[in-house]
Amino acid sequence: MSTTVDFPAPVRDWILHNLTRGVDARSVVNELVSHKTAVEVAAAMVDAVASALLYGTSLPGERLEIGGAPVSYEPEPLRVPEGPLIRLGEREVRVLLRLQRPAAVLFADLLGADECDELIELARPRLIRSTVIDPVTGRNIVAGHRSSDGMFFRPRETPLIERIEERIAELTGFPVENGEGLQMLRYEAGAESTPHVDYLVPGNDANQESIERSGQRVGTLLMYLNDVESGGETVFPQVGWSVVPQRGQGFYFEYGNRSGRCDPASLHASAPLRIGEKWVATKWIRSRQFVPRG
Ligand code: PD2
Ligand code: ZN
Repeated sequence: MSTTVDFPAPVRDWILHNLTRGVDARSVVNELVSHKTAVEVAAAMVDAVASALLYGTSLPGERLEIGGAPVSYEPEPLRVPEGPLIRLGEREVRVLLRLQRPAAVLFADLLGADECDELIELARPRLIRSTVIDPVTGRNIVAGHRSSDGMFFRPRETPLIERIEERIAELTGFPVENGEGLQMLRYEAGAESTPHVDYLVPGNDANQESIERSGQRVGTLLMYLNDVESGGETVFPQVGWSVVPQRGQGFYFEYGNRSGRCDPASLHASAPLRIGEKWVATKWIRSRQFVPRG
């Protein structure tokens, strides 16, 4: 049986503030209990905020249901065409692997060697040190650990980028307009990215505004632009996958479903690069047309 209780916004925001700065959920519950909140109510409040952060859904409102069904994630079937070979004009993209949770596909021959080289040469003079989103403020900050360099192309910025974006739309089933500008990343020896999800967690104004403008991020296509000698795999710690970068290959994974929930099993990272360079192009896809911040 479930009951409904008041959940004042300041209490919710205090819980959010503590969880996003890494305070253990149990300590947050204990603090609420020490201020005379019943333990089941405190636990449900903390759970509701943690669940919004974990599944990328809206924060709870001023009334909270206690004792409802636990939240889980139901993946959508991918719109990637069936079969081992996808013909896109002159290009034949091969499907090497299809996975269910997180929903994912590994493609070979997604990009030609000449296309990989052209993307790298276009990006090289425009690289700047990569930033991450600060979960508390929603602002871009330079990551504290050894990080990559990166840049963004504008959607359809050059004929090559337009051609690749159209290819991505055919493969993923999402229109070109749902794609954010292509991000280019270059890692040098020692560089990595720490575990993160690509969907926008609702704990800050910047993410909330972005979700309102363009919908949630629902999928990521990583395109590997060079062969990497050692390290630099894209790893998925919740499911034990390790994707080895190979020039021209693409790894597509989806984490957003039609009910607006996101899949925490899509947590991923780039393992430290041991030797040489790693170049990757990332296309993030929204649930509806991407509208950049004005
Ligand atoms: O470069 C990668 O393998 C990688 C890993 C995790 C890229 C991203 N995330 C990303 O661009 O979101
Ligand atoms: Zn990522």
